[in-house]
Amino acid sequence: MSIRINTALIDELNGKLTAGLDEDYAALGNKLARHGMDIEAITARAIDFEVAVPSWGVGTGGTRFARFPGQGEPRDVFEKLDDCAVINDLSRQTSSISPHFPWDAVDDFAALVEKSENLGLTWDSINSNTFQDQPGQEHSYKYGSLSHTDQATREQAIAHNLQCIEWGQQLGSNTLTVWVGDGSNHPGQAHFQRAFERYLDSMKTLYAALPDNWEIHIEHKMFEPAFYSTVIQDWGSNILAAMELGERAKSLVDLGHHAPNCNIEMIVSRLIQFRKLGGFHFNDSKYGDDDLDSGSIHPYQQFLIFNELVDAEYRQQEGFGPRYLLDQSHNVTDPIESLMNSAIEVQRAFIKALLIDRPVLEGFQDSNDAIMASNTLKAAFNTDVSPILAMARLRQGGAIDPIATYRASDYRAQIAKERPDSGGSGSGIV
Ligand code: PSV
Ligand code: MN
Repeated sequence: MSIRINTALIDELNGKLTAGLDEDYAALGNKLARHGMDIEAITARAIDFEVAVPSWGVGTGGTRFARFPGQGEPRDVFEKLDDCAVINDLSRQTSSISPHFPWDAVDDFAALVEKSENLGLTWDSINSNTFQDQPGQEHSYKYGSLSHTDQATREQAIAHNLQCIEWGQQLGSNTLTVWVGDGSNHPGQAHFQRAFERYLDSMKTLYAALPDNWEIHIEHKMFEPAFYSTVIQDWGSNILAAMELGERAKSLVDLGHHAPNCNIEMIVSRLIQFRKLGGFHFNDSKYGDDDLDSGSIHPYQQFLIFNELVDAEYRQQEGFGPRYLLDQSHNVTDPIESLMNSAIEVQRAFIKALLIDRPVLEGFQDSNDAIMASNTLKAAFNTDVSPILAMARLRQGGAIDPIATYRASDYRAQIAKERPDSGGSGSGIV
């Protein structure tokens, strides 16, 4: 049974915060007006902004050492949808879900669509999974999938991806995201070129089978589970593969899949320039693929990424329109709280990037004024746009303070009564 957050509770808690918000919003509006910006136009952009929630994100994650299950974890995709609805009802910016197959496979896709429609949710990019063996599977992915040395194993991985497209069509999606864990753990174990050739051959079969309105997004990752080499290890291999395949193959940037200190915003710029930016998996990272909450470690980096995205929109760059998705693992927090926070932090980076005075920045770039160019970015980054984000939620029926409202609703304790034991979230630790 679905438990929705009571709208009367949202209204009641919003009521207590509205006067303060109105004051802060007016003050920020005045400040922005002094710089020639209309706060209402910016709030309208905040209202339109959407980032998709990963279905696997509502389960508690884990590490390769342990997983500490949370209370009332969803046991199947229908229950995951209930949690996703809570996130969207309070934050009002996550109305789409990115599913992962076969974790989210069901017998009756029509029932899944019906349930998502009833909750006001739609389906975003489909993620395939050939990084794990499933019960009863004929060929193992221990030594790879789309790039495996054995043809039958490659064919099995291709068939799974084709199945994902079919399921995705039933859900109304139009994008397949392919991340493979294929790689090697020992120098010499794999022939780099031959492995990449096999991967490309498999991907060509998938590309040829893509429905007309579909895109295929390739996700790179530097290491893990393969700890010496990975077939699509970085944006270089990624864009090469995407170029080899064709126009509807694009690259997906997961923020946690790069070397520490990597200039991700510059990668984003390059992908935009060559019309190859498919989308994002937002999360944050201190060391590796930490899958921490978005903006929790490097908020300035996230802002600089959005600087590139808003710049592309400002320049009306052809072929620009990436998908925004979260991809995180919540090990010690309530996943609903983390996902709401993260969605807000991604939206915050976008709104701050909208405040950058682009003609002024361009002038400083052209005159090589490094300090003033940097300060122009900082002026936008240092502006607290919280009142805009809160107002955007309020005007859409969401919560001014989503976490306080969620806690007051007691949703987790209530839902735990109906979901006594998750026995595992079904999602992996990669
Ligand atoms: C791999 O680390 C990844 O980022 C891919 O997007 C997977 O689909 C996801 O995590 C879940 O394991
Ligand atoms: Mn990812």
